[in-house]
Amino acid sequence: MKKIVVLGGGISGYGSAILARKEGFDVFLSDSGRIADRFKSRLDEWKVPYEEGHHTEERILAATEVVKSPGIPETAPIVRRIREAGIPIISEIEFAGRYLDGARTICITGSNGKTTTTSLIYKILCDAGYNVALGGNIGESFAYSVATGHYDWYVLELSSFQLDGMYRFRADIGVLTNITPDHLDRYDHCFQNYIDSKMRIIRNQHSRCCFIYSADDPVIAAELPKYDLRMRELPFAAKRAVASGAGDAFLCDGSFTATVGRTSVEIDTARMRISGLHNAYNAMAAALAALAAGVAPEQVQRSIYDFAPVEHRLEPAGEYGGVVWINDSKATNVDSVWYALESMKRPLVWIAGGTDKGNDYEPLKAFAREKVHTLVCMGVDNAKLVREFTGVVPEILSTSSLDEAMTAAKRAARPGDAVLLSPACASFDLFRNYEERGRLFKEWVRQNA
Ligand code: UMA
Ligand code: ADP
Repeated sequence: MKKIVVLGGGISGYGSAILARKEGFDVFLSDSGRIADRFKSRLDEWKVPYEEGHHTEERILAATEVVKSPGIPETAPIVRRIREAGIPIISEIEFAGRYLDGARTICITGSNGKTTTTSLIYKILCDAGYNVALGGNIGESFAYSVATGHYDWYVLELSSFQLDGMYRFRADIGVLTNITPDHLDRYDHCFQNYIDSKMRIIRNQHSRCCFIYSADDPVIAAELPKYDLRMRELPFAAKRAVASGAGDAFLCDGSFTATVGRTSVEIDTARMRISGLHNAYNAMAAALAALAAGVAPEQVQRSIYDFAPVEHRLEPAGEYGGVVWINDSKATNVDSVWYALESMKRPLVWIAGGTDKGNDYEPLKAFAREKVHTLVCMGVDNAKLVREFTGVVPEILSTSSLDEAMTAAKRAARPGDAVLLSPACASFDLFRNYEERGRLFKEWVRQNA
């Protein structure tokens, strides 16, 4: 019998192990750290043997195939050993994709906008009454949904890590929002390696599949000629009109028309609850995906207008004394902050900082000069931010805790202003993760603003 070893006992791993058990394999899960109690009880329920606190090489190297959790890097000693032994390593997506039983997939990747676009597509399909599951790099794992439910459609957010271990899996509808540098520590600090990983979204696509992508993105534009594109191309753009025989979307004067085959939907972005050019891009991608999945244009329009910002993504956190507070804690890279600043109409107090990932702040300076009167740096080490924005922003305040930063922001904000938390940095110096940073921001606003 085929022996499946699942490496990692987090969200991805326990879902894969349960699916492997359901499919009748001899399965073993190994985690070098601690497995959460809620996952352990599910593994017990499904009678999956597991170990935690170490990887027993002997048991792992007895595998016919290894399903690796996306957070485990290639450089992990156990991964090296498995490679040396010539045992195939696949991702959870590859594994779960084998048991779809005719269900179709809409897969969304990109450096920014994945969660927003994925959530929007999922909402449109749910509102239209489709039997659909949400998964991948968001919510419950794909493998767990495949093991425990029966769906006609899967809407999957895919990270580059998940795409890396994918070989035969095919996205029936693939969406690529954009490509800008991120996660380079996992790609030998080589941007092209990361680009190659993102482009795996089109792997195995055939003529009945759809590929939805930003035609404005220079990195994607440079990549496309390298591939033999057999699928239906559905580009979207705001900078210049694009035309594709299969369909496209183009934003002009605040409205866009998305067309797939003979169906079209028109969207006035001023009527959307998510704002900014980036969200117009996300909505174009989502509209094309939903039309390609056969949703009626009126339904697509209704759901797009009804869609509220996802938590921590330019999320309104309240208005007090004429000052609007906005939580964009998920903006952990320069590109996402660029779009946040782009979308702001009020004078700004901007809260930024945290663990810098080697950021180049140059692209932000024009908007900062035009819109930001006070920059509040919130981090253990603010030296780089202070240096970069001196002479760009009139007032720069250095703080080293959320409370200190918020008090300074409140003092600096005048009626008519917005206070924007859009850090451009990871959160690990002062917070457990970006969610905790965003939640504490909102709590402070509710209690003190
Ligand atoms: N581990 C080992 N051996 C090692 C190293 C780690 O066993 O050598 C164990 C750890 O002890 C831990 C487990 O592996 O228990 C964690 O695996 P994981 O980091 O892959 O985490 P999961 O909980 O399985 O979640 C993963 C994704 N996490 C990452 O890619 C880091 C989740 O994306 C995803 O939702 C989930 O699988 C389901 O598919 C989260 C994420 O942060 C949201 N993604 C990154 C991002 O969005 O930037 C890519
Ligand atoms: P991801 O899942 O790819 O991280 P999210 O939808 O969670 O994307 O958004 C992450 C951050 O990027 C948020 O700050 C959000 O405002 C910003 N953002 C969302 N969509 C885009 C886009 N299309 N281009 C650039 N930034 C975006």
